[in-house]
Amino acid sequence: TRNGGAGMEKALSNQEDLGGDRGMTDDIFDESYCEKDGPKPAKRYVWRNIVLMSLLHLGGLYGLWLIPAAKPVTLAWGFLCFLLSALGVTAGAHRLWSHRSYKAGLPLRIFLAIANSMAFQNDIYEWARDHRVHHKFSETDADPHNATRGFFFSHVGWLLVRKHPDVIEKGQKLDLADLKADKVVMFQRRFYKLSVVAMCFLFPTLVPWCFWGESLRNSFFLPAILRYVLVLNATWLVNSAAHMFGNRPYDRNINPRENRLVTFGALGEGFHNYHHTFPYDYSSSEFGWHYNFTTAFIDLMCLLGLASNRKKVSKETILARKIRTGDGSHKSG
Ligand code: ST9
Ligand code: ZN
Ligand code: ZN
Repeated sequence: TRNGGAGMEKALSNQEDLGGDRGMTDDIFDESYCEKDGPKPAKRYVWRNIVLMSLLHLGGLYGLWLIPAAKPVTLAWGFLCFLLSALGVTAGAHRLWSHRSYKAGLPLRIFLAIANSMAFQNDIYEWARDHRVHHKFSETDADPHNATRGFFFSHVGWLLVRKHPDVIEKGQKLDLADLKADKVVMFQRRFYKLSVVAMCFLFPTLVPWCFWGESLRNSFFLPAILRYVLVLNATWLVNSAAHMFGNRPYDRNINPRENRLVTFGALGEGFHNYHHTFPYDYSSSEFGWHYNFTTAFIDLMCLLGLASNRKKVSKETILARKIRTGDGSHKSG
């Protein structure tokens, strides 16, 4: 079996070592699930998404072409927008809300929810629901971006077709009580469309246009459109490339891998073999701040008293796991 026999048991006992106080364990791989026999349901294309995604990416290409014509300060602003929206996904939707790997007070949760709307990757509730089924039923029909269906499907294809019925069936059984109880998450879901228009498109465009007289065209196509396309693709690479290319030092029986290139673009989210082995680790990696801007950000938030309760797997547990199920690629380190 994929987790190396006692994998599930081990993962759960690690959880207890960590205090087991995350309030949910539905991001732990479930070995008991079996895909249904018989032919797979036919793909049902969602043409609206196909058209909009294509236009968005054409807009992104146009943005690339505009770079030389933009003021340097506009490019710097675009980069800042990239960081903010990426943190809304990595520190927010991912490490806080999907995995409960640390605790955040109200001010930080409000900040992360706003940053998350800037990233426009579905609301936090939907993102975390899809992400928990991704971990629990990785590389099966119940995984929304099942990487065994190929690079394109796990990258963006899954957003262009109807979901496999098992995603919805299994997703409905998840424990999402913690998300439903979070007023910030529910508020963002309620006003999601409005918040996306304001944060993903208007705010990044209006700042350069109003404050340093950038042209409206550059202001729209660089910090809004190109930045959005880049954050999307950096995120999607975790689902595609980091499920296909790289080493598996922690668990050689699963697909997710350590991918340095992805890690760099995704602010520390490419240590994906580690992350699927220990999903509750707030750092998503064994190596702290190394290539991991998100971990540095969470640590800073703790220093400022805005976050607490970081879950970290002990060096001994990591080493034991490497020896038991790793591919040997970290032997020297
Ligand atoms: C985007 C998301 O890009 C990206 C997520 C990436 C995840 C990455 C993870 C990697 C690790 C972290 C690394 C972060 C790195 C970040 C780096 C940053 C630099 N459970 O969905 P519907 C039910 S979004 C339970 O319409 P269809 C539910 O009742 C981009 N139930 O299914 C639901 O109703 P509601 C922008 C579920 O019709 C109902 O079914 N957004 C579940 O098959 C219908 O759901 C888009 O492009 C579940 N899991 O349509 C939009 N799922 O929600 C894309 C569904 O109301 N989405 N249900 O309760 C869509 O248009 C549609 O979802 C669809 C499927 C066409 C794809
Ligand atoms: Zn994954
Ligand atoms: Zn995850």
